Amino acid sequence: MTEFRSGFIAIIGRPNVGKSTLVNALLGQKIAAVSPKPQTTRKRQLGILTSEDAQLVFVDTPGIHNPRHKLGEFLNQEAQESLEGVDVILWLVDASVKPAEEDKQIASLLGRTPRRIPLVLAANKIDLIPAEVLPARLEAYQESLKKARVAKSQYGEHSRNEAQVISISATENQNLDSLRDLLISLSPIRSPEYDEEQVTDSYERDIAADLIREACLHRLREEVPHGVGVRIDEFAERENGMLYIAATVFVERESQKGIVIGEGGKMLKQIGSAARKEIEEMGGRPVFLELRVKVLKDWRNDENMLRRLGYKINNKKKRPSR
Ligand SMILES: Nc1nc2c(ncn2[C@@H]2O[C@H](COP(=O)(O)OP(=O)(O)OP(=O)(O)O)[C@@H](O)[C@H]2O)c(=O)[nH]1
Ligand SMILES: [Mg+2]
Repeated sequence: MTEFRSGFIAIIGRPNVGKSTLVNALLGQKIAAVSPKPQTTRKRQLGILTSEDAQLVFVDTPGIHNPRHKLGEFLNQEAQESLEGVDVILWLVDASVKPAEEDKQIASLLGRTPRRIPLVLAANKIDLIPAEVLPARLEAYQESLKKARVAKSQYGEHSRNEAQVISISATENQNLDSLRDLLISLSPIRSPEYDEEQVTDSYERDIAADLIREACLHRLREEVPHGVGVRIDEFAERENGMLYIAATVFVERESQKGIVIGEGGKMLKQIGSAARKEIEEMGGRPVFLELRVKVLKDWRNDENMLRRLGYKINNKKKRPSR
């Protein structure tokens, strides 16, 4: 009998490269919100994949970017802290485009992680480019890692080896089996951390809030989506087996409230109906969803409000050093 392997895998990458899509695809079910807009993921979330001989615990993180609000700082902090104590780091990049400035920043962050933690560079979205372009792209991303290592060579023993490279498509299910096998082979021999039925550490109500936000992201344009926050006010199972959810969609300005509600309430209705379908699919039972919209000026810079919406602000960096 082969020995059981179990590993925590941090998925790091800039916004919109497909981190959450990849977790959903590997798990074969949707636990994480996904959208074409950057900064869809706002909280660290585990996706747990258990097979006969292995358990992979994926740590999905917000994309690392240049922050413009307290919320943005929180997102980066969440992503960086997820590197602590993991067994493998999976750096996900978008192979359909050249490395961006944010990729270089991530490369230098990764250059400072301990060498003993294996690093895998996964090039996603290969379905979007001709096969002959791929090798040069892979090279460019590897190059940014090499450069980061040189720049950080003062760290000596901390500078790491090159990454193992794999090309995938999360939406087209290309090479995902090989990626899974590679990650298992890099995980330590250890008994599983979670029960085999558990697929995530998030509560259904938190995922529901994210799916409502996702429905907003898909339908709203420009600056509005990023100013959206969702709070679940009521989450109750009714006797008839139906799930009753009441939620508030927060926006930052009065004008945004009008956009989210739409003419005659049309937009809010569309958002509600799309979110309801997703939540029903996730929970496997009928859902009654009631949404309302409220303005909360500049909430993304308001630490109290961020806390109330469940973003745990950690001010440890701001304390004076001893
Ligand atoms: N064509 C193609 N699109 C993909 C692939 N993987 C993800 N996408 C799309 O990329 C967009 C972003 O996906 P997400 O999974 O939300 O990206 P993320 O990295 O989690 O983004 P943040 O949470 O904002 O950091 C979505 O529109 C996905 O459908 C892929 O392999 N091919
Ligand atoms: Mg995400």
